[in-house]
Parts: sequence; structure tokens; C-alpha cells
Amino acid sequence: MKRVLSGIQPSGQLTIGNYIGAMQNFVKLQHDHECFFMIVDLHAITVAQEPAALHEQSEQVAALYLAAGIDPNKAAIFMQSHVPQHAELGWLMTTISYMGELERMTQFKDKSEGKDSVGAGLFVYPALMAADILIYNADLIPVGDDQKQHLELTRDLANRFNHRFGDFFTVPQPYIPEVGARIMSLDDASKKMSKSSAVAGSLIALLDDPAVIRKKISRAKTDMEAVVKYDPINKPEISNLMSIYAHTSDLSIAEIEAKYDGQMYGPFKKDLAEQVASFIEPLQARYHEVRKSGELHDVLKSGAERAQAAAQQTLDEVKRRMGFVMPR
Ligand code: ATP
Ligand code: LTN
Repeated sequence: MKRVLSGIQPSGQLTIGNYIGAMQNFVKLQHDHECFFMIVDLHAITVAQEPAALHEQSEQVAALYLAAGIDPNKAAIFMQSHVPQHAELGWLMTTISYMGELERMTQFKDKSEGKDSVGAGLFVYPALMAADILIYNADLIPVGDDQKQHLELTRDLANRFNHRFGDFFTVPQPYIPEVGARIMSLDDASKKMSKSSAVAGSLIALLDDPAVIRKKISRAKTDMEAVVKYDPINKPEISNLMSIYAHTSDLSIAEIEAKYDGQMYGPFKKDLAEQVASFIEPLQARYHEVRKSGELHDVLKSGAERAQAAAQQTLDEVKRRMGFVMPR
């Protein structure tokens, strides 16, 4: 069975972009793959996090994994920090990463832009992400479009290691949705919807109150043409809303175009708001059940145990190949 691994940062409220770009595929892939899904808390702290918020958000992401339908009997669900092997392999990966290639990462450029002081962790972030993936010899990595560059670097590091120390790591493949791999901000379709955005109206959070969601969708920016047509280049705002519609209903983009042929944006937005609300309500109900049940910590414990066993094997072999004296 092929191995799948991915992670989401507990760096804010998860958005519908995180769901469409990543989580939806986690749920899909779990049936016929061996899956590892993390809450990447070590990555989240590459940008300052308030401790109480980090704690709450980490539990939220874990509970949302379950609420979205990830089955802990199928997939290992765990906190990255509960598997210390990630940090250790992350260090080893840092030593084979080049400054130049890390400097080229657009996520680093975006997140450090205009800041007086930038933490070194933000810079070496992709080496830790490579370790997350390579430590399980994962084959497939379900992510949104923005992570393509990090995955390309992971592939380079895997090949570099294999070349220097002998063929060992699996070179992973990205698994990116065709439509919806980059859900854009509701207020500015040139930016991706991001959970750490300061503009509340730019994002739909999975835990937003349905009334808030309706308001955000009614205020979402659109063009002046008032034609419901999918054209991401010339009509990025409405095309973005159409992707959200397609992913929260069973209609395809073509069916949505046909349904709203000759109509203005008003009725489209109204239906979209209802569609998103009725998609999110059961998810939120399951989320609250999970939080109340107290099952979370048992799930995380058994997930971490499964992950540690696989991770330690890889780490030992990597260290042996690199020439470390192994304890006897
Ligand atoms: P942050 O703003 O803190 O960087 P983020 O919202 O970009 O957070 P991540 O934790 O970095 O979220 O991403 C988790 C997963 O969701 C990744 O696979 C990422 O590619 C995907 N993702 C994030 N934003 C979007 C989006 N707007 N559209 C589609 N996929 C997305
Ligand atoms: N960098 C990713 C989060 C992440 C990840 C991973 C994704 C950390 N480690 C391993 C896939 C596989 C992000 O910012 N979304």
C-alpha cells in the first residue's frame, strides 16, 4: 500500500481553503493508502504564537480532522511534536540544504517581507517539512498549490541524500486538486485565502457561525460584469466563488454555469451561502461532539505511537548511513 502524509499548521482558524485544498483529499485517500496526518505544531511556531492560542488551535485542528471524516483506525493522526524524530531528522536535513535554495522559497519571502526581525526557524522550515515526509518514506503528499515549491525542494533533498549516502529515501509526489488547489481571499482574489490573515472578511473559517458565513459571502468582492462564468484569469473573484460552490455541493463548474445562466450575482451568492452553511453545519456538529467526548487525546496517543515506530526505523538507518556511531 502506498504511503500518504500531510500536515496542517495550528496557526489560526482553519479555512475552507485548507479543507478544499488539503483535508478533503486526506479523507479521500485514507481508504486505499497507509496515511499519516499531522498537526504541525513545530512548523506553526516559526511565526510567533501566543501559547494559549497555539494550544487551543492544535486541539482544534485535531478535532477537525476527525469531524471531517478522517478515521483514526485507518490513518495515524498525531501532533508533530509528539514524534521527536521529526525534529532530529529536520536537523540532519538542514545540513544538506543550501542557503540559496531556502532563500528562493516564496513562502519564506512572503512571510518575512517587511519584517525587522525574522526567526531563523522560518528560514529552515522547508528542511523540517522534508523530514516530515521522508521519515515515513511517503509516496503521495496531498497539499494545496502553495506547497508545490516546498515539495520540489523535498524531492531535491531526497535525491541529494540518496546520491551522497546511497539510495534510501522514496522521492515523494505532490497530490494537488485540479480545481480548488488555491482558494483565494474573498476581498482580494490576487491573494490566497490564509488562516493567518488579519482581515476577517477575507476568509471563511470552518468554525465560523453560519450567520457570519452568509454575511461574508454576501460581501465578497465580484466584478461589474454580473455573468456567472468560470474564467480564473479575467474573472478571478466569481471563479473563486464557483470553485467553493463546486467543492461544497455535487455540482460541477459546468453545471453551476448552466444553472446561473442569464442570472445576476445576487441569486448565485445567496445559494452559495446556503450551500456552504449546509455543508459546514454537520461538520461543526461533529466537531463539538469530538471536543465533548474527550476522545482526542487517546487518538493522538495511538497515532503518535504508530508514527514513532515508523519514524525511528528511518532515523536509525539515516544516521547509520551518515556515519554516526549508533548506541549498542
Ligand atoms: P498560514 O496562513 O498560517 O500560512 P495556511 O492557511 O496557508 O496557513 P497551512 O497550514 O499552511 O495553511 O496549509 C495547510 C494545507 O492547506 C496545505 O496543504 C495548504 O497547501 C492548504 N491550503 C492553505 N491555504 C489554501 C488555499 N487558500 N487554497 C487551497 N489550499 C490551501
Ligand atoms: N508546510 C505546510 C505544512 C506542512 C506539511 C508537512 C505539508 C508541514 N509539514 C508535510 C505536507 C507534508 C504548509 O504550510 N501548509
